[in-house]
Amino acid sequence: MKTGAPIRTTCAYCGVGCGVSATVTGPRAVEIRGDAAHPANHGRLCSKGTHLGETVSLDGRLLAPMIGDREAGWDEALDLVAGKMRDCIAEHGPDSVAFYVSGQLLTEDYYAANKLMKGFVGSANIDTNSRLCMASAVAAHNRAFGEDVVPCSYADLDEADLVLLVGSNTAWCHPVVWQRLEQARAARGTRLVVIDPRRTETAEQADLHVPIAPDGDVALFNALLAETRRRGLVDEEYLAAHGEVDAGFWEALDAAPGVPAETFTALCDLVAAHPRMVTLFSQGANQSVCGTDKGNAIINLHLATGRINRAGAGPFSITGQPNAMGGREVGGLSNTLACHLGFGEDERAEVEAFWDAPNLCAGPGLKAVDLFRAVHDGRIRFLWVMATNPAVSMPDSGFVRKALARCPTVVVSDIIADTDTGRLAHIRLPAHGWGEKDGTVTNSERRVSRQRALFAAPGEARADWRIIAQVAARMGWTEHFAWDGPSAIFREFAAMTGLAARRGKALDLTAHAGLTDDEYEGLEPFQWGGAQPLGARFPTPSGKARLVPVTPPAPAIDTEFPLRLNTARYRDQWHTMTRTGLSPTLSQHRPEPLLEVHPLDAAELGLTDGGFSRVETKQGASLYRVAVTEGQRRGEVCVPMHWTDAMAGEGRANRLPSQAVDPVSGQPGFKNAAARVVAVTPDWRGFLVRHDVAAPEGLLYWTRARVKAGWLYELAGEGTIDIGALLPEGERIEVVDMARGMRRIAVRDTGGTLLAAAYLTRSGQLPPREWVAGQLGLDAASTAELLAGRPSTPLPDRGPIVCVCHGIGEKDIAAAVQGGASSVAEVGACTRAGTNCGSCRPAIARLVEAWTPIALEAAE
Ligand SMILES: Nc1nc2c(c(=O)[nH]1)N[C@H]1C(S)=C(S)[C@@H](COP(=O)(O)OP(=O)(O)OC[C@H]3O[C@@H](n4cnc5c(=O)[nH]c(N)nc54)[C@H](O)[C@@H]3O)O[C@H]1N2
Ligand SMILES: Nc1nc2c(c(=O)[nH]1)N[C@H]1C(S)=C(S)[C@@H](COP(=O)(O)OP(=O)(O)OC[C@H]3O[C@@H](n4cnc5c(=O)[nH]c(N)nc54)[C@H](O)[C@@H]3O)O[C@H]1N2
Ligand code: SF4
Ligand SMILES: [Mo]
Repeated sequence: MKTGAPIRTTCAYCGVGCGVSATVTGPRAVEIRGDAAHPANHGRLCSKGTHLGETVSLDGRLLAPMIGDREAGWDEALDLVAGKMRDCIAEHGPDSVAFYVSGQLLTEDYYAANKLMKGFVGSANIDTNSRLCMASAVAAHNRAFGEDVVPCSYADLDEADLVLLVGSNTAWCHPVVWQRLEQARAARGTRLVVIDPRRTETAEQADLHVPIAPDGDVALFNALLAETRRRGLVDEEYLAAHGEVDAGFWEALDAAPGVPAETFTALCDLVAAHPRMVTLFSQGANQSVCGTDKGNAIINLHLATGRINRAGAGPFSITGQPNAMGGREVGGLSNTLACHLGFGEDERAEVEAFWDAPNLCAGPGLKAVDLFRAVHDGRIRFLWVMATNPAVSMPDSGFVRKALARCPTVVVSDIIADTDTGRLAHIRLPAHGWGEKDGTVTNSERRVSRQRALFAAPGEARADWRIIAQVAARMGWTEHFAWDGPSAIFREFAAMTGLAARRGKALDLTAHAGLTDDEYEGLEPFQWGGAQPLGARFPTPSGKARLVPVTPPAPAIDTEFPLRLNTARYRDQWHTMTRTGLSPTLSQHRPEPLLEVHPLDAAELGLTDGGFSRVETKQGASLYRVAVTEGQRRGEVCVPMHWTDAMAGEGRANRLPSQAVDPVSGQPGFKNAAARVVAVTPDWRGFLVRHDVAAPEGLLYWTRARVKAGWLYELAGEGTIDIGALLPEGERIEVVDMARGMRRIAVRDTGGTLLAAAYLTRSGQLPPREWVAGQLGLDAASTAELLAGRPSTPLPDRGPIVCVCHGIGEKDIAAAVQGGASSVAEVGACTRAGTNCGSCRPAIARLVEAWTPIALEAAE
């Protein structure tokens, strides 16, 4: 184990790709700081990056290969995987085998998986969770530019006068980019527009929020382009030199903008006044059955106005996962061959020669949704899932689970033992996780950075690329996969990008093909393509970019399921929670999955804030705590994507969306499903804290969240209050208040240490969870205090935690505002809230704004 000197690495989470300076302080202990020298973040980190140290414990890790429920040696497991794959190919052909991989693999892992499938197995049935994430942006880039190139850098955000955020909750999902924007706004008054149906914390901070109807983006951008043209702002010179415009393109534009006239005019005025404009788009654009058209509608506006390929201007598709971009470079999507190359005869021949590939695939493979359909109907009989949790993250995940359950061989490479997908695997392989992995990732602005190992690999865990290479060797391709480390793979990949570069594409890493191992070890972050990767000549046959005519989708109407269901992310959770769910600090922000609903819809549906609701679609149903909010438009509801069967009873969002995909990109429309909502009234509700994980059964509702010394369970049930099975062995003390239907139970060991405590009620108030959870593992509280659920000297009630770094709650901030603090900085000065990572600053700003008038009244 390395200790002492800080190691420079890259954050495990989002596509911002922040540099981290990590100092190992003990076995599986690390101190995290932002890397001041990293150009993506200049030292900043958000809440998730800051608290990476809480997720590197061996809690829940998969530490040995598993065949069924039995631990196996690597040789046995690898022989089995290779044998099953070989038999499957021999009996049913190469297309009966598939890999489903992830933007959370390193470029080296990704390259190895792609090479094995497309060059050696002989199928292109390798697709990735980027299909759920970036596929529409990729398709839009290809249609417009002839190559999947993001023509922007973060520096453009510093230099823009106007930034449009489309379907991006940047303050929560790309917080360090958000902080960079905040800084630019403070320094030069950059104007900000947020186009999102929800009034997110990002939208609250904008100069203009456009609360668009779901999937209203194509109509809005077409109308915006038409109006821009009417105002004479089309750059005819740029278009003549660099754009291809179909006959009839302009005439087809005129759609109604779909937003109130004054909002539309305000938007047009801002766009007209600020040629230095960046449009940053994310999942509100991509995750749609018209996601590719949304991307092109945005790009059309930039091409037509010449707002591209210059400082401070361009369409900027921001990536989600740490290596979403790297996956696209190596060719991890089933419809690219490798390195931005397609399946043309010449391209295939060049790739075949480069890899010395015995079985180069003939054409594109299946895209994720179709791939799982093929698993379901038996066309695919061997599936290897790496670094993704499709039983949770795929749409209509009930169907995906059935497909996995039927598949003769499911292999899962993961770092966590109990994932929803792992529960359906025949063979589980333990991979290196963040802090053990060693290789490269590429961020949203095409910047390649090193992830470096901090710890020795635990148990039997191995690097993903090594597992792939060892399976390939067992299938007879030893010399083609004989890399001795990630640097060898990186060199091979960098050399291979020469195939793209020779075709005039922007992807070109050949300058790095000759790195020595030492140079690779010390590799500084570098950006391929430079700040403006698309030059005067676009990588299309004509050298010009194409303005793609796009038309708005038909309105979606469903009388049986009249609401529109949106799904989104929480600030402090990452996807299926296998890592962030381990952090007590991060778990404070939103410990439960909420159904957000407009007050008038709530009244109509009989929903109460803090009560429960069931969301139903044609595909399935899930259960949520209700949060009534003006931030939601009428007729629309929103739930988080994060909760799994491991973390909740029925809070899994992807029971709900359909398998409908964008016809061009194959990306699912996660954010606009037909749904209905019914109120659910349990007979009792309450919470339980206990030191270890339990498996609740027969309850109406449960979720769990990490607290310092264990887990906090929220519970609700029908009939008699009975959670006996959830309480551990020990000395039990209990009170029952029949009148109020209240039951309180504490379980201690013989030394008096609290092992568990539960507070359940039919109608009464529940004690503060924070104090009770804080007693776990301690013997400090008296019996009376435990049964009351509160200390004898009352603690201040902080309200919901806003600043997780310092544990500052809404009520602390309210008190500061009452006391005269009138800005985020002043609240920070008197409470410390928002003064560490800064992720909560938008939330504090909202509270200051909401409460300041009250403070003024009080002062009068
Ligand atoms: N905290 C956190 N950060 C993350 C992640 C995480 O899990 N947690 N995941 C990372 C990954 S992989 C990704 S892809 C990114 C995603 O980052 P974002 O795309 O910012 O995240 P989402 O919350 O999925 O969706 C963004 C917004 O799209 C809006 N939206 C829905 N429908 C429409 C529409 O029709 N039009 C428009 N204009 N907007 C719409 C939603 O209301 C939502 O506020 O985040 C990355 N960062
Ligand atoms: N409803 C709805 N669904 C969505 C979305 C949405 O907005 N709404 N967003 C979609 C998007 S954009 C995305 S990106 C996906 C994300 O969905 P997933 O990729 O399914 O989510 P993760 O939880 O990140 O899954 C990563 C898995 O890999 C494991 N892992 C972590 N590191 C490693 C490693 O180094 N090696 C290996 N082998 N395993 C590792 C983790 O433990 C975890 O089980 O979800 C999609 N699904
Ligand atoms: S913004 Fe946060 S999650 Fe994303 S890379 Fe930076 S520190 Fe990590
Ligand atoms: Mo994503």
